[in-house]
Amino acid sequence: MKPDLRTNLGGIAMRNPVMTASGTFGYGPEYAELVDLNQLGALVVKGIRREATLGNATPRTVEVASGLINAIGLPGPGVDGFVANYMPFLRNYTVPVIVNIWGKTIEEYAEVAARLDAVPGIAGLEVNVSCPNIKEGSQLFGTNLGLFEKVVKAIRAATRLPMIPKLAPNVSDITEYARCAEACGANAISLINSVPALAVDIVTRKPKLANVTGGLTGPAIKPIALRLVWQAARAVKIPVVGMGGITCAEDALEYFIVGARAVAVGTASFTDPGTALRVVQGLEAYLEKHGLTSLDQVIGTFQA
Ligand code: RRO
Repeated sequence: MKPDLRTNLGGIAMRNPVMTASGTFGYGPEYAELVDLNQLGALVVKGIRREATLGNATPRTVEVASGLINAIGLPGPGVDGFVANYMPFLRNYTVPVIVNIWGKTIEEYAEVAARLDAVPGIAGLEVNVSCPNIKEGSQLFGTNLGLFEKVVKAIRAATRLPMIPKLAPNVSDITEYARCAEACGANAISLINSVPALAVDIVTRKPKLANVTGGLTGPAIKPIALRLVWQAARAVKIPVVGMGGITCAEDALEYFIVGARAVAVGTASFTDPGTALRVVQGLEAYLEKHGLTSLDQVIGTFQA
């Protein structure tokens, strides 16, 4: 018998626990000819704010050892553009659609959440308080506990949709943010966003990114993310979505062992759009090989 990978992420029923990470999978159509979207656990779209936004100047990405540094700056169609141009497409699929949202003020976050609450076909909201590449807001909310609490509470009051704050890695105690999210009514948390980073061109002696700094993702950050996911998962009862450098089922299993109830594939989708589905197949094969019927027999079994 095939192992059962179905899971429920804070009210979002998923056929498996492998999602796409926001910002690495467009809004869905970009990958639809390459991947059967309905085989994903959930599809998390690139961040949406109230207005359409152009993002940062180029270059926006640079490859580094075992990773990628990006400073995309959250380009996007805004709420109206997203709802008009992408939701009709996404409603053709059964995959749960999780919309990543952001804003420059608490009021904007709450307004975006309220407007999306009324849109059919959205399974949940991931709250981006951790983008390292926006000067006003965003990361500020994820690295200041008082602001974090206010924004999560404001969104909770604005929507009945499952809410998943996405935590920043660059805080001194991740458990404070995890507990605060839970206390303020979050249905799950996801972590980590990219790690603030810098790359230098030794010929020009200038930064390699137009934005100067960016966020590091890819295999380079997996050990950082695993430590944070482990600590966060021990601190709360709500489910934790683990991400950072997942390229295969073995990587994902590390996250499950330290307590994640779901995982997201990010940067690896750029080199192989089929990575998330390969992870699903690899998880099934692992469970079968070890005579297990469910990932519940793996989740949180870390022997520290
Ligand atoms: O768009 C970006 O520059 C970006 C975002 Br919103 C984010 O959350 N994390 C990231 O690495 N880049």
